[in-house]
Amino acid sequence: MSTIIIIPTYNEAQNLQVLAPQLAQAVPEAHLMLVDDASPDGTADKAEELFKTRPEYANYSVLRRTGPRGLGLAYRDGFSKAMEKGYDRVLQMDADLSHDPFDIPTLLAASARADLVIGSRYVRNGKVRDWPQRRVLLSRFAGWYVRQVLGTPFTDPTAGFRCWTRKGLQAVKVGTLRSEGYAFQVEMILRAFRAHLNIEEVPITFSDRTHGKSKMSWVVLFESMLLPWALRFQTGRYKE
Ligand SMILES: Nc1nc2c(ncn2[C@@H]2O[C@H](COP(=O)(O)OP(=O)(O)OP(=O)(O)O)[C@@H](O)[C@H]2O)c(=O)[nH]1
Ligand SMILES: [Mg+2]
Repeated sequence: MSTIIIIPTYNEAQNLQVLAPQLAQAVPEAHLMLVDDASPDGTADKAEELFKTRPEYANYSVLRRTGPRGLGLAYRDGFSKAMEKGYDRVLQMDADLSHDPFDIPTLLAASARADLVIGSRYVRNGKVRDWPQRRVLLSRFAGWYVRQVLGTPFTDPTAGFRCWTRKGLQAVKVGTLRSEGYAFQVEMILRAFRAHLNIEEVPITFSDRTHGKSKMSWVVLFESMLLPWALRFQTGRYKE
């Protein structure tokens, strides 16, 4: 079964030096595609250089985006490309080492049963390491808020560590998603839920980023608060 890992990057050059060897060790058979938004720190160039250094990185590549940047926009392009290339499974994760490559096999194993597997911090046995209490509370509140507004049952709907089967991504109709930023994660989960896909949450250990800066901002928070309402009333109106 062919698997690709998609990682959106914005100024993550330093983290990739650590992440790439861990990925190669944890899931040697998987391919990797970074989706970079012209990071000013040269993430794309540095990653391409790094990928030339070891044979284990032969199937690692960088998709360079131009135009407006955004997590949702990057994922939309990455997912479309992965579908075009015919992969059976697509795993998504962050570049900042918050998501542990050694948790990937757990997600892949569950994807034999589910079209969407969510790596959850808040399901039984899930963990959050090194986050200040304030950040944990905000994240848990976000999850609660999404459950209330959208009626989805998932413990961690804002998490970005997920595995999709090809069938799952097809059902979600990635090309027609509307959020450009972080709300993209929530929008995808809602689509998956409404498409009656098999969805499973598995426990992961999440760690705070150690290098680089957060892209979280008030604008991001604002979009995340409002979008669930827009989505709630959008029932079934998206076209292919
Ligand atoms: N291509 C692209 N990637 C992005 C963009 N914004 C964030 N990312 C990446 O998306 C992933 C998640 O972003 P983070 O900044 O870690 O967001 P977060 O986990 O909510 O916040 P912190 O971990 O506290 O920084 C990381 O791999 C980022 O590099 C963007 O505009 N474009
Ligand atoms: Mg992060």
